[in-house]
Amino acid sequence: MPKTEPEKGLQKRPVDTGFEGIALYPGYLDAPAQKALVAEVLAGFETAPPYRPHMPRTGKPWSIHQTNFGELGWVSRPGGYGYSALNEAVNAPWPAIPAALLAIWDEIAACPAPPECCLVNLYDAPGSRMGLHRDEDEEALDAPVVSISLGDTCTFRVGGFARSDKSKSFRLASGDVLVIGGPSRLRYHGVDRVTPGSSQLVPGGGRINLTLRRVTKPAQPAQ
Ligand code: MD3
Ligand code: FE
Repeated sequence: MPKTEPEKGLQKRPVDTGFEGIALYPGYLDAPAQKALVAEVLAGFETAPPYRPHMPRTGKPWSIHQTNFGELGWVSRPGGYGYSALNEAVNAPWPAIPAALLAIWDEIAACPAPPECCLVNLYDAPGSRMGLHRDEDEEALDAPVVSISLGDTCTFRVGGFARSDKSKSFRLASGDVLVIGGPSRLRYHGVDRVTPGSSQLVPGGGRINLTLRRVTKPAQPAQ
């Protein structure tokens, strides 16, 4: 047999999730690629330090930390959720999206326009989670969301189009990549829990999730 198979565990083909438009690539990134990506993310934290967001209406703090890379950052402000070109905490633009992430988008998003936002979610405390919600603040809802998981494994939940619809849970491990698009783009989803100590990748432990998003509708080419 020719020795041309991919490295064991490395998976560039998606597995079926049972949801049309949701493709899971287990182990899409090998260990060296994961390490390099964590180093780039931590470097980005120097100019855009992770902060704890608060719920717009109640002011309740989230259990995770967040920051962004890219032209536009997703923010939770007293006035509501939205996108901002300015990181108000430091009064500066967000750092650029690392090239390795743009390459992943080009490989699997099937979207010619580049992502404008990389939201960074840091599950860095024992009970960190994310409640069921929909990603609906983007104007470009025809573009997919690409999610990259690094560090500790989490239990992730995908539901339907109403909060009370039945849902299904999956494990997302370090190096796994999800592409969510098409008819599933507006499904409810959330992170039930993170398993502490399941990975040694992130210094100090925890899980980092990176979501690449197209926010604005790309300009129409001249007809
Ligand atoms: C399924 N983040 O930042 S990413 C978020 O792991 C968010 O931190 C989670 O949900 C995390 O908004 C999950 C994967 C994801 C993103 C969007 C989806 C899954 C999705 C939209 C519809 C269905
Ligand atoms: Fe989400």
